[in-house]
Amino acid sequence: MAAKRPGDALDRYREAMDFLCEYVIDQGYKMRFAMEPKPNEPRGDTFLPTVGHALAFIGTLAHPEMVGLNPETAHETMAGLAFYHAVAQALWHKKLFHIDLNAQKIGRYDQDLRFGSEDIKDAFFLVKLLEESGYDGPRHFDAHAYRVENPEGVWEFAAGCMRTYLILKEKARRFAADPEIAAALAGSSTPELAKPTVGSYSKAAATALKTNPGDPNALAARGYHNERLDQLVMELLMGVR
Ligand SMILES: [Mn+2]
Repeated sequence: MAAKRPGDALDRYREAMDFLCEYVIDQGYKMRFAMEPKPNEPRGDTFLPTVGHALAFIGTLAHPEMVGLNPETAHETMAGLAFYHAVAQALWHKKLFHIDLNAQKIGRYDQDLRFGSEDIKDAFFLVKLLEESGYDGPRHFDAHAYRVENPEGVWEFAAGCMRTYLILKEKARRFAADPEIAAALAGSSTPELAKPTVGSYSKAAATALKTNPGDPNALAARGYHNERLDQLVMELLMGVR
């Protein structure tokens, strides 16, 4: 931190990415770049540590359409962030070029554990998101078997990553087909969230909001019953529905 001015470092980073993109264009290659953010290791502090940082950086490049993301479960989780939200925002920006799937405990070193082995609910929503979003890119398992495994154990680890993904994909299908979950979803914030609330700005719309801000007591009394919905998800994952 004493030696490097962060703005200069980001300038050099951008210079490098712009140079590489121009080289690819000049060579006529059909390729794009996917950045993989990571909050620490092999240094205590790194630039572009999370998906959000990288998305903001990409927007400043000369060829932002050529640069996207390769988010990794472990890396966002190391930062204490929700990988699900990071991937969802990358998709929202149309920047999910690849994905590195594994498992991780918050606050630990980069563990790269077998997919789904630490975070079954997060892993479920991630798989559901990928399967329902139309994402057609590769699903990498950037994970490592326990160091004590022999070759057979490594193959069991690899099969476990894929098997867990496919089980969660099937659970996502059941989530969509379950009538009780559908009823809980209908009573939650889901339908409202899918629609605009205030619409585009106009002076008249702002005045209408100020004069009729809504009844907070009615909103508080309504409830969203998200506890019920979440419990149904847990029961689905625990295999009792
Ligand atoms: Mn990775």
